[in-house]
Amino acid sequence: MQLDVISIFPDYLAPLDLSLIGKARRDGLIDLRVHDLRDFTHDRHRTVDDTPYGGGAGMVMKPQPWSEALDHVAAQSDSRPVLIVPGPGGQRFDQATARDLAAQSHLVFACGRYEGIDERVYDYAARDFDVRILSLGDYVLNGGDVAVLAMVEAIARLIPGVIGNADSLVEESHEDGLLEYPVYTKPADWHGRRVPEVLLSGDHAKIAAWRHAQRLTRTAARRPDLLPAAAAMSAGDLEIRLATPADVGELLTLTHACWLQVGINNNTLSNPAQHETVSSLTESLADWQTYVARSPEGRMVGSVRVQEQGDTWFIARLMVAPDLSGRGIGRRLLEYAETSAPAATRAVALATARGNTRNLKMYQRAGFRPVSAPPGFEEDQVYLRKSLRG
Ligand code: JD8
Repeated sequence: MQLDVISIFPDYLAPLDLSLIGKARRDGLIDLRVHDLRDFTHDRHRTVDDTPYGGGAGMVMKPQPWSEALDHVAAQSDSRPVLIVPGPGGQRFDQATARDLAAQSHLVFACGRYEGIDERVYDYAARDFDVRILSLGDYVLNGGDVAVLAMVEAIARLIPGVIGNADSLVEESHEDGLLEYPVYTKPADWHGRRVPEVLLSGDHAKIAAWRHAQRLTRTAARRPDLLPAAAAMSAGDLEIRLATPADVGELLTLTHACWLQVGINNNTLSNPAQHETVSSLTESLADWQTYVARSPEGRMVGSVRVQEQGDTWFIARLMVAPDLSGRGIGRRLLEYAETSAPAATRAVALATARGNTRNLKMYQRAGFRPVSAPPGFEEDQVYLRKSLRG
């Protein structure tokens, strides 16, 4: 990813030479360039500001230096960059914004100062840039530089390879609407304070459930505003159990509902899931360990099935009721499918449609990596594997 930052205080961005972002720059994962706006002035005083038309306190940033700086950056781009101009009146920058911007190829950040930038610059920039005015939060800063520092870090750390262990991205606050769970490290006893026993138990399923409950409790206590989306149908309250023939009717309905979208996305009616019947699904319960997830109200909201294939635990038919996507249910079912693997399993694997970027991202975030598919997999499928033995 290419990033350009334009500021009258380039040293404000010096912290981006440090830590993981600094390393990612040295490793070529991100190409970050900082430009001094004054380099785009032509007078002896390198003037970038002037008095506001209509009077009033403070100074306004002149349009000419900005237009020259933006032209310079646009000229070095092989795509239509996104121009981010931080401002207290902008749309709120949050984790979803960071994820969206992390998928872009070229980002440009314009750090304003004084009372702001001459308004005509925004219209001028719209010729070559997708202009986005974003705010870090409802408080007033003296300029955009601090906001850019925070935004660049939040975005760059989502670029694959910047954060060494992608797993750690999964259960972070704001990633799925819930705050993170409490963390502990050695010693188990410290100042008469002991680490919660469940974390010392080695029981992964129990630890995952405890951590999820902690996330719900903390979110309810500290950020109830985040709860509606998450709690209304939180993955934590789901009851996941093995499917029985009595579940097949609902499972067929859910399967057809979920694979309708897959059929539309991939313009295909040849996916076996689209042709399941009550009898074929009932028979499949013998070959596949099939799990169904029900809400506290008893509604079947998701399912996944697993099968031992050699030393690999193969996960398939991961599905979430279309109206309940984006609440972490898919990730919870994936987690459940992974932790249900027999002890001797060397790896878990799954396949998904090449065009399903949303699922691909979720699997990548969960530590799965695309590998060459064993025989029998369609061309339009990506085969992903995750080693369980380090
Ligand atoms: C850019 C100039 C200062 C703002 C007069 C104080 C973001 N969450 C945020 N709060 N403040 C900013 C921000 C402030 C900026 C600039 C961003 C450029 N200022 C101005 C208007 C009132 N002074 C921000 N993101």
